[in-house]
Amino acid sequence: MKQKIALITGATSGIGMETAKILSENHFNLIITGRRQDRLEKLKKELEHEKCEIHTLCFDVQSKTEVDQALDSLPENWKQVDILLNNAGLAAGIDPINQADWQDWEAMIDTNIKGLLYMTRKVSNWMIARQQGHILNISSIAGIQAYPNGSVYCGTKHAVNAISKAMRIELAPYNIKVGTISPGAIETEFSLVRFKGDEEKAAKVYDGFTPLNARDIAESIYFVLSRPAHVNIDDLLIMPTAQASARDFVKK
Ligand code: NDP
Ligand code: 8X3
Repeated sequence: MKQKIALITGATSGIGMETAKILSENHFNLIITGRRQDRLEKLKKELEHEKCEIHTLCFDVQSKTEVDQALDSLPENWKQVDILLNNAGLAAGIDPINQADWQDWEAMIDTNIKGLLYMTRKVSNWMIARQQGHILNISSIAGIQAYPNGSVYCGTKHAVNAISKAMRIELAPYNIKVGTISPGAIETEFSLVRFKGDEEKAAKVYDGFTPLNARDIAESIYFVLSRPAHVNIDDLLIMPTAQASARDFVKK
């Protein structure tokens, strides 16, 4: 059987990077993307082997022009994408609505919602032409529950859920699977990005309990991707044992 091609946005860190590792171990060909070219090159060197070819694309998902140029630049055989993992995303800041930085709002909306849409618009057409494919969108517990000082991040992930549900209905007639993965707290670069590089504040988020790690989520993603053709997992909500809801942590 032909090796599958998986396109992962945000493969330079966290969930995306660990998923690239698992998919390489399982002989997928990969298109890995992100804005940090050096990391993409390093990961390609680390993961490529005789049963895993890797193509890198360095671009910002916030820019429709960059997304289109990057995807159009793929050689024809690499456009036969079987799996699109819309993972690139961020939280910027944690502030009340009357004080938050509007540029943080723009970054979250442009990345988490618009970036996912730009990627999906193009890749879903390639999938429709082949009458097969699987689109997996990374949502969050923040897409199910809203919490104080996270209005816009929660809003973007609620949007990811609504968009995914509509996509699921629209794309089912073309034999395209659609689902979401909704994790709770995972220790990645996520908090470092949210707190603009403040390592102390970022580390504090995970004080006193064991968060999920990127491998936990990547393993679940692989499980979802490796189900038989007739099975679509619509959503998985995955939480640390010590986190019972968006803001309820059992801390030691
Ligand atoms: P990381 O910060 O470790 O990884 C984020 C990835 O997204 C990086 O590879 C980054 O690459 C990429 N990215 C961010 N902005 C852009 C952009 N504008 N253009 C292209 N790529 C971009 O965080 P996680 O792995 O934790 O986050 C992955 C997803 O998981 C996100 O959607 C996040 O919202 C979601 N999530 C995270 C949780 C957590 O607690 N960590 C919990 C629930 C959901 P680069 O900087 O090179 O562009
Ligand atoms: C990331 C989890 O709780 O920081 O989506 O919003 S949280």
